[in-house]
Amino acid sequence: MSDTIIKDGQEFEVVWKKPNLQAKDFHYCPGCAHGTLEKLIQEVIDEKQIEEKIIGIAPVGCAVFAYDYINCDMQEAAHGRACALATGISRVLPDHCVFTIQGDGDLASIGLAETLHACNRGENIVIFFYNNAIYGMTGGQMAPTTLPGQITSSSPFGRNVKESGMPMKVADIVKDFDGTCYVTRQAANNAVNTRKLKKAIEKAIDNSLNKRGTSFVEIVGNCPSGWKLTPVDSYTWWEENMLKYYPLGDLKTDGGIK
Ligand SMILES: Cc1ncc(C[n+]2csc(CCOP(=O)(O)OP(=O)(O)O)c2C)c(N)n1
Repeated sequence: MSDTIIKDGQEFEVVWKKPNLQAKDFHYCPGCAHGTLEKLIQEVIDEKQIEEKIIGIAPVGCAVFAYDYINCDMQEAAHGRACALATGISRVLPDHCVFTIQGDGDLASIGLAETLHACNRGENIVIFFYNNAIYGMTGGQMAPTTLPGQITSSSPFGRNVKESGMPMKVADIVKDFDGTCYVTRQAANNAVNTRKLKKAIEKAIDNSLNKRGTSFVEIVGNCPSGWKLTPVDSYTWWEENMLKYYPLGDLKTDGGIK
């Protein structure tokens, strides 16, 4: 399928793999994996033909651009409140899959309480947690997930773990809640991992459609602009630092309140 878009008076033909992927100007910075996550979510929605059965929620942070690319009903949440909003929508529309896309500043800092309680209650929602170890949208400040020694705009000498503690591994916390049925940590840094991430998205959405409780999919991501690196260097930093501290794989596959 292809679309014609007009930009600056010029016509461009854009070829799309999936019918619902939106032909829009792209907001993400070059090399950022946020867009990969959203493309995969859209592919799964299309393949399962569930656009009428799925509702997305994005709070502030770079996840907010998802509205522009994913073609299903979506609702914006205040910073940190995506899991609370998802709880309400999922309870009112129990036959729908309700998912959130949240950054680490959003989920692990201002929204930590909402996230932990939603997971503990086993709300029938899917949480996509894009962890790039900083507050990306606001200029790369330190988050609870920032790596030891990592330089950010608010920790110019590197994260001092004596002052700020060690990075918080939220997936390791929520895997111990009875309410979570599926907890996994994935990445989109290469083709193999991107395929695994898509499988995780499929599994999480199936869990929700089968009312199995909370699925928590952490995407260990990158942020070239916030990390002040070129896209290529950001991949090296991602692989050498992020993936070591946040190892990939399933943490829990068959939980949930039975
Ligand atoms: C209540 C409130 N506090 C602060 C902000 C400013 N703010 C907007 S986006 C953002 C950071 C988002 O970072 P993160 O959740 O890690 O997502 P990323 O952009 O890195 O994907 C902040 C602090 C806000 N919009 N609302």
